[in-house]
Amino acid sequence: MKLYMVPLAPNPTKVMLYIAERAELGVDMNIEQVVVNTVKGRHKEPEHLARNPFGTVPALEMEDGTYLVESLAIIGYLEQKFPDQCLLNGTPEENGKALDVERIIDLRLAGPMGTYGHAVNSPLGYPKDEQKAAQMQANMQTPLDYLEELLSDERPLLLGDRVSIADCTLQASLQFMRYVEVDPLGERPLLRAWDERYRARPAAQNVLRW
Ligand SMILES: N[C@@H](CCC(=O)N[C@@H](CS)C(=O)NCC(=O)O)C(=O)O
Repeated sequence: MKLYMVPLAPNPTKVMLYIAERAELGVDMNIEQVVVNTVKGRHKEPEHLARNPFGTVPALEMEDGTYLVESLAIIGYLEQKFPDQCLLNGTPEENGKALDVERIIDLRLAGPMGTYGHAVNSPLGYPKDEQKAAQMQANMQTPLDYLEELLSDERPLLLGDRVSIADCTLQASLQFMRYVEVDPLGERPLLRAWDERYRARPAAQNVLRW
């Protein structure tokens, strides 16, 4: 299988962190990672549009030659394809909670963070937009407070002792924030401590570049 990705972008990074976490658990998925240079606009060229008509990364080419183009669907597929040591291995309630937190991060935080990053210092060269940046910063506060509260019982990772897809999704967005030189965490010591802890993990060390 092949994962079409680019190192800095949050959605590919989420999948790359997930694959690296599974590798740390002893699961070798044998997925080749192929860079699509988004800075050069390669994701909008016919070669990539043939893989993913929406012109985004990641895209996973499966063994039958067809593609998955949504990061969470890719992870869900890999959980089923390689069921040993999978991350969603708790009770239905634990798995439900893990997906709930992942969705909250992706839909309520990662979106505003991405827009914010592009509004202040876009790696893709988008124009600066102070008004949009201020609006996105405001939108980030409730989900950040939610995560700070989640960590208040001293759990080391977002869902407890074991790494979850939510950890991968959050760190993928925070790497993008570091790249655009924005610190979105504010006065949230528990999230800051989580960030340090997560970045020290071998999987994170293997994947993160910023
Ligand atoms: N919902 C998709 C979003 C994919 C996405 O928007 N990827 C970004 C990179 S993080 C991208 O390719 N952006 C380029 C563009 O939209 O032109 C997913 O979860 O994979």
